[in-house]
Amino acid sequence: MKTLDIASAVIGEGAKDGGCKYGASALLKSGMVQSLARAGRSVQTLAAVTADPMSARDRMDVVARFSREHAETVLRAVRGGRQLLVLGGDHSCAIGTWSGAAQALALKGRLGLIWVDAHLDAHTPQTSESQAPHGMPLAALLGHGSAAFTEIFGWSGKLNPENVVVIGVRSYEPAERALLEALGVRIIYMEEVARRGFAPCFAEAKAAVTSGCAAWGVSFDVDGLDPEEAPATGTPVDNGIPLDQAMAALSLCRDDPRFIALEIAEYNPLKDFGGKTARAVHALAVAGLGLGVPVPAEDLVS
Ligand code: EXY
Ligand code: MN
Ligand code: MN
Ligand code: MN
Repeated sequence: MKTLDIASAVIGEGAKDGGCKYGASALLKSGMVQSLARAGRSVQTLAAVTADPMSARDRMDVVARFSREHAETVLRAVRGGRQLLVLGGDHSCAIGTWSGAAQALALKGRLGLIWVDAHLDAHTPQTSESQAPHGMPLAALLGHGSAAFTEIFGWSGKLNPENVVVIGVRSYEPAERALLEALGVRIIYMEEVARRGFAPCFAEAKAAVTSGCAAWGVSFDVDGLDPEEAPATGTPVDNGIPLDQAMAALSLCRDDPRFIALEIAEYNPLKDFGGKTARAVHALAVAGLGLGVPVPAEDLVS
């Protein structure tokens, strides 16, 4: 079994409410390494990459600089043959995570990605009303938006639309939907998840993103989950994915040697009274990356 590297993406500058900046350190303090070790993984914690404070420069610039540095960390881990857990951070960290993964694979083949989120995250600066970078990472990875986001490592289009599936969506603006539809990205809205169950949708997504790809990963925005079970997130949206279904689905990542990284973003510990959402995040990580029988959420983190 590969060693598991944990990369801390210390960034909240991509969101309006910066609380997610403290997500990775809070998850490590609450025993993420121990949770994964108990699930049979040998874990190595990488030096955290931290975004500059916004007083120093413009927000897009902060995110761009962070993305380049974080992408290098991910590139090294994937090239080194290690599997990766990326702890956000607001979801703008995905720009660096999947640019680094795509660069590591560049000569071997394509990268597939399942994007679990209440949102589409597919704005460009031209379409975004909020101008919040965490609403833009998926567009950037598909080659649309600010060049500072799309051109990391000097090339654009880190993801191909046919190897991306977005699941759990229930809050978006028309322009981002129009972009993804024009590109032909498969979007599984929350109504479909509610009807079919999350695990069957995830299994379909896995088949799509792995077909013809050298490797694949999952970017899991905590706001994809139902806020009753995971309230401590930057932008909660009602009627989300049930945690037990998310755990069952993520266990489909196990034992696939092509599964290179799980990213969990948008956890805001400043809202996590009682640690309920931390427990949910531990459960997701163990479900996707652990060995043996998936551990119930109540048994993780005291
Ligand atoms: N679509 C909204 C915007 O662009 O401002 C909300 C984005 C929230 C993004 C969160 C991280 O997934
Ligand atoms: Mn997101
Ligand atoms: Mn979201
Ligand atoms: Mn938006």
